[in-house]
Amino acid sequence: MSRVVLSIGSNLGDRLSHLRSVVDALRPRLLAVSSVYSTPPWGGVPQQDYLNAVVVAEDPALEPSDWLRLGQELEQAAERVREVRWGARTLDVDVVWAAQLRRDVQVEFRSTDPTLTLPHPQAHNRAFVLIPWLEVEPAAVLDATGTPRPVHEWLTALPADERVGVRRTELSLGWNS
Ligand code: A4P
Ligand code: MG
Repeated sequence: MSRVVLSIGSNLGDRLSHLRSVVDALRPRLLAVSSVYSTPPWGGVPQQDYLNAVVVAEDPALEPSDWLRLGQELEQAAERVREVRWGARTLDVDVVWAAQLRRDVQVEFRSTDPTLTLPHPQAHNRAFVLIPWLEVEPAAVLDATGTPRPVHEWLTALPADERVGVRRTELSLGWNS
Protein backbone atom coordinates (compact mmCIF):
# COMPACT_ATOMS: atom_id res chain seq x y z
CA MET A 1 0.00 0.00 0.00
CA SER A 2 1.25 3.46 -0.73
CA ARG A 3 -0.04 6.99 -0.68
CA VAL A 4 1.56 9.71 -2.75
CA VAL A 5 1.49 13.43 -3.41
CA LEU A 6 2.07 14.06 -7.12
CA SER A 7 2.89 17.38 -8.77
CA ILE A 8 1.65 17.63 -12.35
CA GLY A 9 2.61 20.37 -14.79
CA SER A 10 2.33 21.29 -18.46
CA ASN A 11 3.46 24.21 -20.58
CA LEU A 12 3.23 22.84 -24.13
CA GLY A 13 0.23 22.05 -26.32
CA ASP A 14 -3.21 21.63 -24.75
CA ARG A 15 -1.98 22.15 -21.20
CA LEU A 16 -5.30 21.50 -19.47
CA SER A 17 -5.93 18.26 -21.40
CA HIS A 18 -2.51 17.01 -20.40
CA LEU A 19 -3.26 17.59 -16.72
CA ARG A 20 -6.70 16.05 -17.14
CA SER A 21 -5.15 12.90 -18.63
CA VAL A 22 -3.53 12.27 -15.23
CA VAL A 23 -6.78 12.76 -13.33
CA ASP A 24 -8.63 10.51 -15.78
CA ALA A 25 -6.01 7.75 -15.51
CA LEU A 26 -5.74 7.85 -11.72
CA ARG A 27 -9.40 8.58 -10.95
CA PRO A 28 -10.22 5.44 -8.89
CA ARG A 29 -7.11 6.02 -6.77
CA LEU A 30 -7.51 9.74 -6.16
CA LEU A 31 -8.08 11.14 -2.70
CA ALA A 32 -7.78 14.84 -3.58
CA VAL A 33 -7.12 17.12 -6.55
CA SER A 34 -6.11 20.76 -6.20
CA SER A 35 -7.25 23.68 -8.30
CA VAL A 36 -5.30 24.40 -11.47
CA TYR A 37 -2.68 27.13 -11.06
CA SER A 38 -0.99 29.29 -13.64
CA THR A 39 2.70 29.49 -12.74
CA PRO A 40 5.78 31.22 -14.15
CA PRO A 41 8.53 28.83 -15.29
CA TRP A 42 10.82 27.78 -12.45
CA GLY A 43 14.49 26.90 -12.99
CA GLY A 44 15.84 29.65 -15.22
CA VAL A 45 15.01 28.21 -18.66
CA PRO A 46 13.01 30.83 -20.66
CA GLN A 47 9.70 29.23 -21.67
CA GLN A 48 5.98 29.86 -21.46
CA ASP A 49 3.94 29.71 -18.27
CA TYR A 50 2.84 26.37 -16.83
CA LEU A 51 -0.43 25.01 -15.58
CA ASN A 52 0.25 23.10 -12.37
CA ALA A 53 -1.77 21.07 -9.90
CA VAL A 54 -1.22 18.57 -7.09
CA VAL A 55 -3.05 15.29 -6.63
CA VAL A 56 -3.07 12.92 -3.66
CA ALA A 57 -3.54 9.24 -4.51
CA GLU A 58 -3.53 5.89 -2.76
CA ASP A 59 -3.46 2.27 -3.90
CA PRO A 60 -3.26 -0.91 -1.82
CA ALA A 61 -1.28 -2.70 -4.53
CA LEU A 62 1.24 -0.04 -5.55
CA GLU A 63 4.69 0.72 -4.14
CA PRO A 64 6.25 4.21 -4.47
CA SER A 65 8.29 3.17 -7.55
CA ASP A 66 5.06 2.09 -9.29
CA TRP A 67 3.78 5.68 -9.13
CA LEU A 68 6.95 6.92 -10.85
CA ARG A 69 6.43 4.34 -13.61
CA LEU A 70 2.77 5.29 -13.96
CA GLY A 71 3.73 8.98 -14.16
CA GLN A 72 6.32 8.26 -16.85
CA GLU A 73 3.76 6.27 -18.85
CA LEU A 74 1.39 9.24 -18.70
CA GLU A 75 4.23 11.56 -19.79
CA GLN A 76 4.88 9.28 -22.77
CA ALA A 77 1.17 9.19 -23.62
CA ALA A 78 1.30 13.01 -23.73
CA GLU A 79 4.17 12.62 -26.23
CA ARG A 80 6.65 14.27 -23.98
CA VAL A 81 10.12 14.68 -25.44
CA ARG A 82 13.01 14.87 -22.97
CA GLU A 83 15.26 17.69 -24.10
CA VAL A 84 16.35 20.36 -21.67
CA ARG A 85 16.40 19.82 -17.92
CA TRP A 86 13.72 22.07 -16.41
CA GLY A 87 12.70 22.98 -19.98
CA ALA A 88 9.27 23.04 -21.64
CA ARG A 89 7.19 19.88 -21.58
CA THR A 90 3.71 18.60 -22.48
CA LEU A 91 3.47 16.82 -19.15
CA ASP A 92 5.62 16.43 -16.08
CA VAL A 93 4.59 14.10 -13.28
CA ASP A 94 6.79 14.31 -10.19
CA VAL A 95 6.39 12.24 -7.05
CA VAL A 96 6.69 14.83 -4.31
CA TRP A 97 6.10 12.72 -1.21
CA ALA A 98 5.18 9.10 -0.49
CA ALA A 99 4.20 6.90 2.43
CA GLN A 100 3.71 3.18 2.88
CA LEU A 101 1.42 1.35 5.27
CA ARG A 102 3.38 -0.92 7.59
CA ARG A 103 1.32 -2.91 10.13
CA ASP A 104 -1.50 -0.38 9.85
CA VAL A 105 0.84 2.56 10.46
CA GLN A 106 1.59 5.08 7.72
CA VAL A 107 5.36 5.51 7.41
CA GLU A 108 6.94 8.12 5.17
CA PHE A 109 9.00 6.59 2.34
CA ARG A 110 12.40 8.26 1.97
CA SER A 111 14.97 7.52 -0.71
CA THR A 112 18.21 9.02 -2.04
CA ASP A 113 18.14 6.80 -5.15
CA PRO A 114 18.54 9.15 -8.18
CA THR A 115 15.84 7.15 -10.03
CA LEU A 116 13.32 8.03 -7.33
CA THR A 117 14.43 10.57 -4.75
CA LEU A 118 11.89 11.13 -2.00
CA PRO A 119 10.76 13.50 -0.85
CA HIS A 120 11.35 15.34 -4.13
CA PRO A 121 14.59 17.31 -3.59
CA GLN A 122 13.19 20.54 -5.02
CA ALA A 123 9.64 20.45 -3.61
CA HIS A 124 10.37 22.82 -0.71
CA ASN A 125 11.82 25.42 -3.12
CA ARG A 126 8.81 25.47 -5.45
CA ALA A 127 5.76 27.61 -4.77
CA PHE A 128 4.07 25.86 -7.71
CA VAL A 129 4.19 22.63 -5.66
CA LEU A 130 3.67 24.00 -2.13
CA ILE A 131 0.62 26.20 -2.85
CA PRO A 132 -1.55 23.51 -4.50
CA TRP A 133 -0.33 20.93 -1.96
CA LEU A 134 -1.46 23.16 0.91
CA GLU A 135 -4.83 23.64 -0.73
CA VAL A 136 -5.55 19.89 -0.49
CA GLU A 137 -3.53 19.09 2.66
CA PRO A 138 -3.31 22.21 4.83
CA ALA A 139 -1.54 20.34 7.65
CA ALA A 140 1.07 18.66 5.43
CA VAL A 141 4.60 18.33 6.77
CA LEU A 142 7.72 18.04 4.59
CA ASP A 143 11.10 16.89 5.84
CA ALA A 144 13.36 18.23 3.10
CA THR A 145 16.52 18.94 5.06
CA GLY A 146 16.45 16.47 7.95
CA THR A 147 13.98 18.51 9.97
CA PRO A 148 10.24 18.11 9.49
CA ARG A 149 8.59 21.44 8.82
CA PRO A 150 4.97 22.31 7.97
CA VAL A 151 4.53 22.96 4.27
CA HIS A 152 3.06 26.41 5.04
CA GLU A 153 6.37 27.33 6.71
CA TRP A 154 8.38 26.23 3.68
CA LEU A 155 6.12 28.41 1.61
CA THR A 156 6.52 31.45 3.85
CA ALA A 157 10.29 31.03 3.63
CA LEU A 158 10.23 31.48 -0.16
CA PRO A 159 10.79 34.90 -1.77
CA ALA A 160 7.50 36.80 -2.06
CA ASP A 161 7.76 37.11 -5.86
CA GLU A 162 7.83 33.29 -6.19
CA ARG A 163 4.60 33.02 -4.22
CA VAL A 164 2.65 35.78 -5.96
CA GLY A 165 3.48 34.36 -9.38
CA VAL A 166 1.41 31.24 -8.61
CA ARG A 167 -2.19 32.12 -9.49
CA ARG A 168 -5.27 29.95 -8.97
CA THR A 169 -7.41 29.63 -12.11
CA GLU A 170 -11.05 28.68 -12.62
CA LEU A 171 -10.01 25.79 -14.89
CA SER A 172 -11.40 22.40 -13.88
CA LEU A 173 -9.70 19.01 -13.93
CA GLY A 174 -13.08 17.31 -13.85
CA TRP A 175 -12.74 15.68 -10.46
CA ASN A 176 -15.58 15.90 -7.95
CA SER A 177 -17.59 17.96 -10.37
N1 A4P B 1 13.43 11.20 -10.42
C1 A4P B 1 14.06 11.09 -9.22
N2 A4P B 1 13.23 11.35 -8.22
C2 A4P B 1 12.02 11.65 -8.79
C3 A4P B 1 10.76 12.00 -8.24
N3 A4P B 1 10.59 12.12 -6.90
N4 A4P B 1 9.73 12.24 -9.10
C4 A4P B 1 14.10 10.96 -11.70
C5 A4P B 1 9.91 12.14 -10.45
N5 A4P B 1 11.11 11.81 -11.04
C6 A4P B 1 12.15 11.56 -10.20
O1 A4P B 1 13.34 13.54 -14.63
C7 A4P B 1 14.67 13.11 -14.54
C8 A4P B 1 14.73 11.87 -13.65
O2 A4P B 1 14.33 12.20 -12.34
C9 A4P B 1 13.81 10.74 -14.05
O3 A4P B 1 14.48 9.78 -14.81
C10 A4P B 1 13.34 10.13 -12.72
O4 A4P B 1 13.72 8.76 -12.58
P1 A4P B 1 12.77 13.88 -16.02
O5 A4P B 1 11.29 14.02 -15.81
O6 A4P B 1 13.23 12.92 -17.03
O7 A4P B 1 13.51 15.24 -16.38
P2 A4P B 1 13.12 16.70 -15.97
O8 A4P B 1 11.71 16.69 -15.47
O9 A4P B 1 13.45 17.64 -17.08
O10 A4P B 1 14.14 16.99 -14.86
P3 A4P B 1 13.81 17.13 -13.39
O11 A4P B 1 15.07 17.45 -12.69
O12 A4P B 1 13.01 15.96 -12.92
O13 A4P B 1 12.88 18.43 -13.42
P4 A4P B 1 11.62 18.61 -12.57
O14 A4P B 1 12.04 18.62 -11.15
O15 A4P B 1 10.61 17.63 -12.99
O16 A4P B 1 11.18 20.06 -12.97
N6 A4P B 1 8.19 25.37 -13.62
C11 A4P B 1 6.86 25.45 -13.34
N7 A4P B 1 6.27 26.64 -13.10
N8 A4P B 1 6.09 24.31 -13.26
C12 A4P B 1 6.63 23.05 -13.47
O17 A4P B 1 5.89 22.05 -13.41
N9 A4P B 1 8.63 21.74 -13.92
C13 A4P B 1 9.93 21.64 -14.13
C14 A4P B 1 10.56 20.31 -14.20
C15 A4P B 1 10.78 22.85 -14.26
N10 A4P B 1 10.10 24.09 -14.09
C16 A4P B 1 8.77 24.15 -13.81
C17 A4P B 1 8.01 22.95 -13.75
MG1 MG C 1 10.19 15.54 -13.72
